[in-house]
Amino acid sequence: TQEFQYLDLVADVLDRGDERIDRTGVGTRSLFGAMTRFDLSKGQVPILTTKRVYWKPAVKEMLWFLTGDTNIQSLLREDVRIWSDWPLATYRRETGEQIDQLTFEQRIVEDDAFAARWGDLGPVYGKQWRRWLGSDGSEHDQIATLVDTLKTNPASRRMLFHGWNVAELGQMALPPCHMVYQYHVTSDGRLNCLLFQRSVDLLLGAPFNFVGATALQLMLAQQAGLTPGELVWVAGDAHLYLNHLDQAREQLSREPRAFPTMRLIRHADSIDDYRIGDFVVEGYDPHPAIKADVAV
Ligand code: UFP
Repeated sequence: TQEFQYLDLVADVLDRGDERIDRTGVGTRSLFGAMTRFDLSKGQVPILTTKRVYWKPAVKEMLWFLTGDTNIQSLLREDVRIWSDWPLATYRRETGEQIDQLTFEQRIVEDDAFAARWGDLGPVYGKQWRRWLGSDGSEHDQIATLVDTLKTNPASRRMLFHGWNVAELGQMALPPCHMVYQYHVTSDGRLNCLLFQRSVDLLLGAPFNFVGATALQLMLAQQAGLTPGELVWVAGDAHLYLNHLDQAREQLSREPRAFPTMRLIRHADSIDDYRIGDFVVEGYDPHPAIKADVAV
């Protein structure tokens, strides 16, 4: 199964990753430069089976990026809590109040003024993808441009969008990890994606990022009248946090199963028109979930 590409990478990082202290203070073992290639053309998608991956939050996150929103309020309303740690840390630091995560999230959901003040992540993914600010004050919708080019000039070698807006990095809660998405259309109408991810938490980040990229590839293919091809994932700093090593070993001890399929059950009118219910995953039979703490 294609899952071995991921498992082999994890094993390699465990085995010969360079160990050092990282930005979070937790410490990592890391290797620089990694690649996996997932063939989506037969319907199977990289939702890992050696542990349960919660694919719906990952798809919801991708849909949230596509809306251009950067406030966690709408994510929390969809019950996606993966981005709460960063605003919560800011809130605790700036107010000195030791609020617990649930209370914080509840206030974000219920109190619009509170959400506006504390729930925004700065100009992260969605902002850059949909409203990259040009020097003349105009906004660039990289996604709309991409969809248009896929339809009108699929042989283009310029079909990509980028999150690394240098001038705005300082205002972001987290600079983009999954940074550049480039697309490629074959002569027989298959849509390939190459995602460059500068930094990846192999245990918690990668499984999620595979799903997000897959969902996006399915949506883009549908919009452009293409079929999904290959998802090529390239990572810069591929690391395991030192408090994830046992979990990584546990996962490696498990036998991978066949990848499930993911498909869209509705033809959406535009790239802005997808909802979580449009995605169906079938044949997913994973090993149990593995708990681990995210490094903030
Ligand atoms: N990270 C991911 N995937 C993501 C995301 C973050 O793996 O989609 F947003 C991880 C990578 C790294 C940390 O461990 O979050 C970001 O830290 P840094 O900016 O120092 O690379």
